[in-house]
Amino acid sequence: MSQTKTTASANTEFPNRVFSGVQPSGAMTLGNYLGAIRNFVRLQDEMDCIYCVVDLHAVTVWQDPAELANQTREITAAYLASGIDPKRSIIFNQSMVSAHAELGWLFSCVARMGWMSRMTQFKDKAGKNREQVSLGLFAYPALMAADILAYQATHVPVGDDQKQHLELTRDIATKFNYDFCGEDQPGYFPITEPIIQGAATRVMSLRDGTKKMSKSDASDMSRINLTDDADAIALKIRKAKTDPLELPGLEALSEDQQGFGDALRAERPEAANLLGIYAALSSRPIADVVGEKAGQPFAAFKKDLTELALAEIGPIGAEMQRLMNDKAAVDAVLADGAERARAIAEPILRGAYDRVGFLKP
Ligand code: AQP
Repeated sequence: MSQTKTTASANTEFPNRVFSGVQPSGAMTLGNYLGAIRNFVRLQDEMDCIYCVVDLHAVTVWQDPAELANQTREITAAYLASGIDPKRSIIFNQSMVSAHAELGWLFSCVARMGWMSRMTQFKDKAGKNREQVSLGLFAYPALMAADILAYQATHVPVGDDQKQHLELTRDIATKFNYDFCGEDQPGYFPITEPIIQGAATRVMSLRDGTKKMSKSDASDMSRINLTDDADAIALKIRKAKTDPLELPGLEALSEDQQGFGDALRAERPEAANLLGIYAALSSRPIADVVGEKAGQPFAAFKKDLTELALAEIGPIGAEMQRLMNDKAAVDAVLADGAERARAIAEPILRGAYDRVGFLKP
């Protein structure tokens, strides 16, 4: 996909504004970093940005209360260490701004059961255990729509796995506008544009190239955490699952040369995944990397990949460690961000309440 400047929003009546978030459900992974955070950093040069640590989302599955506060600080530290500037951008944790939960309720009343039932992430996470998962896990996309629209955000950088939730956000905004704004154009909420960019919008598990790399995967060997030390990163890449063949050549690319054809992803998912990670880490087009590495054995390629990963992630992990030893500084960033976030979200929430017809005190 293109790395070029983000296109202007179709929502010309709304000022361009970015919102996105990460759940404090574990250590941040290379998937979160390449799929989302690198775009968060880049977008600061283009628009006003709001980056949230979405703790209300994290508790849709069990989180140990003794760990959650530190997990929240760790995601904040990852934001800062990756290059998000708390002076330019707003960084805060979701539970500090009540407008998210309030608008989330309103959107639970706007979204339809049929829409929510089609969400593949719910189906994946609930698996065969549907009767036992929380109601919050089912309602998750309505809260996500509230996160975004509480700021009338026009752009949302995410990994590929969040595409369907973003479409639902657009549906919720469209229905709210239709139900409560009548002929008033452009309506109260913008129709948000997803930004899904980079060579690794869907980083897969190092143990199974058909499964997404996830913070909450039971196997630590399935993912690279930003906090992993050099030995752990080297070991995980060395042990990453591959296949018995050599690396593929340019024939493996799709016709437009932007990524892999479906055949390679289906037949050699691990090769496609590692090459995608390499391209993203080196900020080079996939075609360049495939052309250079064609026919190499995996062992040599993995050494190069380890060097690249260490060069990019090593300094971020070290800075995260430093920040985690200064909890007061991290908490101060979140408190300042929450105040700035509230100042934007509260009037927008009140405007939505007015349109719905809630009586004011
Ligand atoms: N594997 C991935 N490849 C590319 N992008 C990814 N993202 C997550 N995993 C990958 C993107 O990271 C952002 C934050 O994700 P999240 O914390 O909100 O939740 P998630 O998508 O459910 O990520 P995880 O790591 O899989 O968390 P758990 O295990 O708690 O569910 C999003 O923009 C996401 O697209």
